Amino acid sequence: MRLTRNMRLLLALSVVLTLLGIAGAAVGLAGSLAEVWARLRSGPAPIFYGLLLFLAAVSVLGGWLIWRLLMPSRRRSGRKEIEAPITRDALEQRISTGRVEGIDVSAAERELGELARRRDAGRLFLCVFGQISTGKSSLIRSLAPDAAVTTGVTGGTTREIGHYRWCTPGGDEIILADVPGTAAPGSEAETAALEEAVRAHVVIYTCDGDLSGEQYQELTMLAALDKPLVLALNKSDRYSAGEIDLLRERLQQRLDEAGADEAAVVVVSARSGGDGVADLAAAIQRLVERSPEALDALRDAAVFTIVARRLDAAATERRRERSAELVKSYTRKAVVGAVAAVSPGTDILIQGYLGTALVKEMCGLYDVPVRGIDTDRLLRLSQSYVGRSLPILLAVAGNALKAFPGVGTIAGGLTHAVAYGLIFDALGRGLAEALDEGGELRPAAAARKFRENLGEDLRARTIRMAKLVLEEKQTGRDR
Ligand SMILES: Nc1nc2c(ncn2[C@@H]2O[C@H](COP(=O)(O)OP(=O)(O)O)[C@@H](O)[C@H]2O)c(=O)[nH]1
Ligand SMILES: [Mg+2]
Repeated sequence: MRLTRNMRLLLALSVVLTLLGIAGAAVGLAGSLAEVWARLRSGPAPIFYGLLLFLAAVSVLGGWLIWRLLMPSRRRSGRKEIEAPITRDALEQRISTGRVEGIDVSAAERELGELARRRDAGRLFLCVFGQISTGKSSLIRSLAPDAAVTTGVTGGTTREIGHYRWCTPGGDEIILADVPGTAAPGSEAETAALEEAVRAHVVIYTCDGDLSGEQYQELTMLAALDKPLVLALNKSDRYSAGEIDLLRERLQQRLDEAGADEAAVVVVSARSGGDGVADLAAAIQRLVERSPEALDALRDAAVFTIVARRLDAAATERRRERSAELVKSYTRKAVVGAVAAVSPGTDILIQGYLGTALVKEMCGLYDVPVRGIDTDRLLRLSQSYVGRSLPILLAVAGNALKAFPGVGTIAGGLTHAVAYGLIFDALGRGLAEALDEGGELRPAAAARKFRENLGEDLRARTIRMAKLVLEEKQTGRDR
């Protein structure tokens, strides 16, 4: 808006007047404040100090209120971070409800079964962990020479987990677990080895020099299990005394960095007459001298954590399956509706009953509260995109159908049925992805996923949808 010169002058004048007014008011206020202050000071002391106290209390209260107003969400999320420890009862409860919901709870059950078996046997378990060829099997053989352990020149001779009985110098019977050597992070071997470490009371991490990045990561994961840990530097026969001192210092430092500052470094050689093996045995002895209950509690907590993680993974898997089934059933419904329609129009049914029902069911599956306005917004956003892309969609569908054997001349209705199917398929999958990621229904995010899915792999999806449409047409005719 353009202002005339006169208007500007008027505006400037009013600004000056306002400023003058404010300045005058400030001077007046200061004057009366000073007067009040002087009168209070010369008045009785209890009134003066009482007023000061009252003002202080009012400002504290005001500050607290403002802080509460500005900080509520952070405080709430902060409290959420403190998780209650996982208990066996809670896990068993989850297993029985999970079973009813069709979740595959077998892995969790197996793990709890193994825990019970080990508890009943009343034995202490020690897991020798480390990368391939660091000398895990050789170390076990030096500790327990009578036990049959396979060792090899080529790495990775220990494919399965082997258990060997060993008596500590103090007379405690321990089961030594020889696990597959780890090489690749996230590999099957590493996972199996880590799980065995989780099931053990004590862990020995074996290395034969300074730690690589991968080894450091493994050490960090083991430290996070929060159980007694020893870092064994094996193959000490390959180093001079000076090198060993340096390595020992360095490894101790890495242990601290990995969050295992209570763990000790023990230098050994499994080969040349077993140098340092007695030190290793003594270090283990010190660790197992804690009360069996304390050792069990640490082990149980770690096992419960992996059982809970397995249940989470199984629940996620089941939800994915169910969401795929849901998408399939809605896609079919959309196709059926389109095939049955006498004269299909270009309007898309997405905002109608089917779309709403799909959103509602999908949100129910993901345990996400669904509000009518969010549903409407998602369907409106999706619909407006469909409106723009429908001609392309119909063209692609028409072309794919032409190439489809047995269709011949295609009625317009079939092409529309394919388009409806594609739309519901993309909407359902996009919605599931968005709910999976966001944990709440965010219409814009879900609509974006819908667009991505609708455009992706269009030809191949069209052909699949065409088969579905023809099937429906066939069953419709048979009926
Ligand atoms: N020089 C030397 N070689 C060792 C020592 N311990 C094991 N080795 C060799 O390292 C290779 C791998 O040992 P192995 O126990 O099979 O390792 P694992 O894969 O960790 O079980 C074998 O050739 C062993 O002879 C040691 O203390 N010193
Ligand atoms: Mg081995």
